[in-house]
Amino acid sequence: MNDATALLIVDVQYGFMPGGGLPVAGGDAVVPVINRIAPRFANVVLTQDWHPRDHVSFAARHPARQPFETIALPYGEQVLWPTHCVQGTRDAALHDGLQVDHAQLIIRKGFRRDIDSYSAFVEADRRTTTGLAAWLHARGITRLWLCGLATDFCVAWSALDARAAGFEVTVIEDACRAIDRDGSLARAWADMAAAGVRRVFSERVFEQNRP
Ligand code: VGL
Ligand code: ZN
Repeated sequence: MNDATALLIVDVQYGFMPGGGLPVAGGDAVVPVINRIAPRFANVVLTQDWHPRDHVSFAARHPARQPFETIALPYGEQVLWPTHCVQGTRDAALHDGLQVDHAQLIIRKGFRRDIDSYSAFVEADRRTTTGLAAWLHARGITRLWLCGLATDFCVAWSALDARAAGFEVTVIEDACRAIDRDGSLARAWADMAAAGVRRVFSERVFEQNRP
C-alpha cells in the first residue's frame, strides 16, 4: 500500500474477546487475519477503548438499569454496556497476539467520564474530536482500510466519520466481528454502503499494487 493509505485497527482488546467484559463472538478470530494484512501497510493506526471505571456507558453506573438497555443522555441515546475496557486493566489491553510493531499511533477513546466514543474520529456528543482526522491529513493520508471490533459499533461509526471527513474508506469484512443486537449489523452495513464505504474481504489487500 502506498504512503497515502493507512490501516486503522479498531479496539482489538481483551474486553471484546470471548471472556472479556463485552465479549464479541469470534472476536479473537480477527487477530490472525490482521497479522496477515498489516505488513502490507506502511501506515498503521490502532484505537483502544479506554474507559474510567465509572464511565457513563456502563450499566452499573445507572441504578436499576441493565446492560443493552438504552438511555437518554444530554447528547442523545446511549446503549448501556457491561463494564469493559477499564483504563489500566487487562480487559483494556490490546491483544498480545497482534503483530503490529510498525504501528505509529494509538488513539484512546471513551476516556471522558460522561461521553462515550465509538468513533475513532468524533466522540458521541458529535462535537469532541479525537484529533485523528487532523493527524491523518497532516501525514497526507487520504485512504483508510478498517478492521477490528465491533463491526456494527466502533468500526461502523469510525468508517462513517472517516467518510464525512473526506477519506476513501474500505472495511475488511473478515477482519471484523460484530456484536449484532436487534439488527445492528445489517443496519451498520446499510449505513456504510449509503455513505460510500467499500466492503471487501482481506484477499483484496494483496491485490493492491497501486504506487
Ligand atoms: C465498542 C461498545 C462499547 C466497540 C466499544 O469497540 O465496538 N462497542 N464500546
Ligand atoms: Zn466502550
